[in-house]
Amino acid sequence: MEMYNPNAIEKKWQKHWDEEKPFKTEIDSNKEKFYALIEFPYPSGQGLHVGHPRPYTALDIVSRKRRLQGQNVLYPMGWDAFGLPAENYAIKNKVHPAIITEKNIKRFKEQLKSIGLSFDWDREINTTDPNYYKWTQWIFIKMFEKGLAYKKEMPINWCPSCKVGLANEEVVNGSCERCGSEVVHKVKNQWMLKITEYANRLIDDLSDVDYPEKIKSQQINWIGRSYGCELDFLIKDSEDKLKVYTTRPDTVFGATYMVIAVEHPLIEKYKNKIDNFDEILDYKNEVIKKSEFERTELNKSKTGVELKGIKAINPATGKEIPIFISDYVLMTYGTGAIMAVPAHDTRDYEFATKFNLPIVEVVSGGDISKEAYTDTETGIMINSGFLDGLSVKDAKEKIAEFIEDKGLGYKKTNFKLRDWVFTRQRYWGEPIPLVYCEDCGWVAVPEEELPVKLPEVKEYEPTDDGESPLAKIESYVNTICPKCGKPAKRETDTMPQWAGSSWYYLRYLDPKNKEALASKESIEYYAPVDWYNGGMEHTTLHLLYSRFWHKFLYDIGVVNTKEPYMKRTSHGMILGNNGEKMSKSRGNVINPDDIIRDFGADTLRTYEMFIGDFEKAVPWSENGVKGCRKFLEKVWKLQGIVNDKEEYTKELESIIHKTIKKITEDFENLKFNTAVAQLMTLLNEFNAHRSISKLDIKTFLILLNPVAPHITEEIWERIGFENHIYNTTWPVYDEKKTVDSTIELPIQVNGKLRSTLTVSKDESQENIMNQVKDIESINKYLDGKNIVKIIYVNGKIFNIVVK
Ligand code: ANZ
Ligand code: ZN
Repeated sequence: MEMYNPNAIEKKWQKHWDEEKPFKTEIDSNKEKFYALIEFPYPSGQGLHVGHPRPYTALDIVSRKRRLQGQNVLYPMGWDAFGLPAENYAIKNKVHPAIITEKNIKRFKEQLKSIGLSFDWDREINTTDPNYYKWTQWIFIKMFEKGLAYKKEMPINWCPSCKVGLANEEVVNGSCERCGSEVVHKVKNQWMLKITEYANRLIDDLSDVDYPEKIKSQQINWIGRSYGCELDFLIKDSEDKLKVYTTRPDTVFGATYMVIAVEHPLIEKYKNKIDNFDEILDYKNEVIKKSEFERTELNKSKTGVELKGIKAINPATGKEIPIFISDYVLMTYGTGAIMAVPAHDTRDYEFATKFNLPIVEVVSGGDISKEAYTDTETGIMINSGFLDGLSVKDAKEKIAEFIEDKGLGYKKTNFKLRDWVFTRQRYWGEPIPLVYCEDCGWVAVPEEELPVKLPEVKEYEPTDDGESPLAKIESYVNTICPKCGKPAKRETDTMPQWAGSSWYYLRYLDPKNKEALASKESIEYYAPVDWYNGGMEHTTLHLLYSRFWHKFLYDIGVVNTKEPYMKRTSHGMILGNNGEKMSKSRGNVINPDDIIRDFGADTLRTYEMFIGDFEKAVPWSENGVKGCRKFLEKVWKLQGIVNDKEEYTKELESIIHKTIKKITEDFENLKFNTAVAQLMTLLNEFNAHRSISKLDIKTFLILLNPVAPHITEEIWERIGFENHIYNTTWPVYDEKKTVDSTIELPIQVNGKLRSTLTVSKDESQENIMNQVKDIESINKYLDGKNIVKIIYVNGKIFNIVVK
């Protein structure tokens, strides 16, 4: 037998799959479909990382198995190719980002092919392809037409180094997610998408999908729905009201002061009445420099300034209370003003302590001399007039009634979720397909004129005032109004990288369609995605954005399911061998190309599945890789012990059935590591047996095939089995046979263990006794004695009582 030579074998089968296209899928209404999706990568200049193949291999395994089980599997791949790295490279080297993107894609694709993933490459998509982004623009226009896209002057997070506006989500700890520079605020006219209009549905429809609880709660927390009240406080000696949002209207008797955001319009309005206006302005100017994150950081000491000269009236107590400005109240949430209840809110407590403001306990149960009492389950209302004696829950209802009856306010649901800032002042993104006409306002580019293609530019830098480089291209900017035909100007901002990935799973269904983003027929057959795996880092934003777009497409009749992804799973990261995150700077990056060259793709795949719990982060280990290579070498050598029998070897039958069962289940439950371990056990059993039948190895090869597709196809062919594994069927197990048929029966004499005997489970007492008599070590206890009784506890114990 030749030695195992993965490099030759793998190239051979990859070529075969490329030519024969066994993983190509087409609509077939006689077959049940299965749509497996993994997050398509950004084709970076660094190439593939060993973290990439982990999820790709996992769903490749599920896809390969489901195909053998008779399902029509769609497992596609593409490129999320707009984005800053290619653009930053373009700026530096003056190369068109499309050129560098194409080069990176070529490299990524070669690497992916060298892993032997069963993608249907005929469905490859690329978000930067005008035939693709035509439909990204089309969806945007539909949203614009439905009033979900609107332009708004608003403070945005501005990265001074990338010179780009960032979505809240792209600001991490007050810094730009991409370059790490400190983010400042800048006012810009931005296109916004009304994701908030879908906030309730984005929470409520989570009950229809199979996502891990952790991911569901991340989505729910991000949306941040809270039930409360809007409530008016009068400004003393005026008709003006200061409206607050509170989730604790029950505590209104304990509201001893108010706080408004530094941007609150009341400040300008009362400019002349406020005695310390200069001080107020100074404070405001300090605050607006800070990011929202810094402003709301919990454990920083509280600052603020009182608005001297005006007071508010607590509507419950009728008492005059002071009004402050402080950075901990944000203009962008609720009404930008709060009633402060220091006894029962931690931030208010700290503020009141620092500014010596009264702290009035209105819910008993805590010790407010030490800290705020925030429990809402057990406390009883006190110092609260008509609410006294009630539980918090009952008090909330009663006060809400009171507030509504007296016309002081109403119940209100609020969300933390903000509308989505949808514009970037950058080159390498989808142009926003809108035109501004002096007479008609903003007008959408007609569908026949899509896509609005990115024009050629010489410089890719945003302009210093933050406009996109497209703003400098007169031939692009100047156009005519699609409505009235007068000269008009194009929008020059582009879309964020999230746009193309918000609907890509639909384009895979029908990637070459010129008339629609996908045909009705393909959507009806393939959508929704049955199983979507991706990183934990994308479980709030990308998942939320794409669910939002999908719901919109549902509302306009493009798709017929409310949710895009029926099931979501997430893989853990692969760490460096020192347990740290892999990164160039730490010098612990493993290149998959090297592993494939030295050990083979099947070893890489097997190792990445065997490495540990799929959902947990795990360190890379060279020894682990070697162990998997050894396993595959042993698999290779099985060829030498195959006999001519066409049925399972009797003694191996039980473990084979057990293995089929375990693998079939494990592959569906993300337990790829225990599945591989079971195959290793079965291999050892095979070797211990010295000779195995053709059916034994056939089943083994099929079970291992999803994990190690090249070596298994090769052995299959060498043994001379019909066709290829990819067109065979998945083995089935017989539940009865998964139960052990033989047992190790303990044999006792007078209750003392003297030996064991391997017997069939349903062996008769008589037969066992006959065999026991032949055991020498037992014989000496029986010699010359009288057997008075035999106690056989079926399958468990065989006790001979002698005298
Ligand atoms: C009085 C009160 C008493 C409050 C109490 C809490 C506890 P969630 O649940 O996150 O929605 N708040 C309202 N608007 C705010 C803003 N723009 N900036 C900062 N804080 C704001 O939080 C709602 C609570 O956060 C509101 O209820 C309000 O304080 C505060 F014992 O009102 B509460
Ligand atoms: Zn016009």
